[in-house]
Amino acid sequence: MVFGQVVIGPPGSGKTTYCNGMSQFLNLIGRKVAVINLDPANDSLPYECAVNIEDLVKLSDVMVEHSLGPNGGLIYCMDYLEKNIDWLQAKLEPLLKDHYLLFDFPGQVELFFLHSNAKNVIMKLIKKLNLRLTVVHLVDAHLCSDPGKYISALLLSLSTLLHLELPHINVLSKIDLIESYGKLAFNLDFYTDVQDLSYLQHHLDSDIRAAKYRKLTKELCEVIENFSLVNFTTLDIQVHQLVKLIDKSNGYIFAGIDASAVEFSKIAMGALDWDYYRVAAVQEKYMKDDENVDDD
Ligand SMILES: Nc1nc2c(ncn2[C@@H]2O[C@H](COP(=O)(O)OP(=O)(O)O)[C@@H](O)[C@H]2O)c(=O)[nH]1
Ligand SMILES: [Mg+2]
Repeated sequence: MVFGQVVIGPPGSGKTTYCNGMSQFLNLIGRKVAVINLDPANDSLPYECAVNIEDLVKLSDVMVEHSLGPNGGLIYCMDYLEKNIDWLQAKLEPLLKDHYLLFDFPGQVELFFLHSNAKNVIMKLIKKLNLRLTVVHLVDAHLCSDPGKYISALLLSLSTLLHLELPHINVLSKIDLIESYGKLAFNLDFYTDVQDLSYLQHHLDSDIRAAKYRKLTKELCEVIENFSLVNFTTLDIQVHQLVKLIDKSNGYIFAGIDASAVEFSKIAMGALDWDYYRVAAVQEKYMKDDENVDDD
């Protein structure tokens, strides 16, 4: 089984930075990582990518050839990738033996709650290559500084989650900058837990412009609360907590473990405090592989 993450989120939310940081972190804890850049608008990559969509299709060429703007061009590129999924499959196959995969996707949010091309790409890969993937949806934490923007971030997270139908983790990125946009109206827990949005409505009422949309805001908050599916984790230096959450979500921690259903459910339901027994096993395997290569 091959595990990995589909990294998505609006432009500038930190996807490429995340892929770079996450691959370094996972390398340090003994996983072999391949980063796959599927964003043709990523011009300078901080990581060394194993596969680059630029080798298949270039956004600048598409824009010139078909007289498209950057948004239309990106949708064209995703359509083109879907049609040429065999190209991507062939590039990924050599990595499947021992790599953990990180997919760096474009930031056009409509690709993930409206169009079907990016979803089809992901689903085809999952089926053809037997992948276990978790969607990591990054949302810039500065959106918490404004109730209206925060509600739109919740709606975006909900509609993306419903559209993609995959294990899904919402992450407030750039959490180090959160207080630089002014003091938050509520504790950070309020924004991450998404428990009682009525407080937000009261807060909005104090703004004359927002009070105009009181009924609409109330209805939107009710939609979000009725689904009861959205919450956030934060991205700060505690990357290991996020990695554990993702490992639980895509099943990485269960693979290859010979244990009873009771043991599995204890991990599934419990806090993120299991021992990282897989690390030792994986490291041992890599060391053996390296020894074999040296011997050859
Ligand atoms: N302060 C801070 N800046 C970040 C963080 N993550 C990303 N950035 C910055 O945000 C900008 C956009 O990041 P990038 O990874 O290119 O976003 P992408 O468009 O989603 O791939 C860059 O200037 C990054 O250096 C973070 O956690 N904290
Ligand atoms: Mg990027």
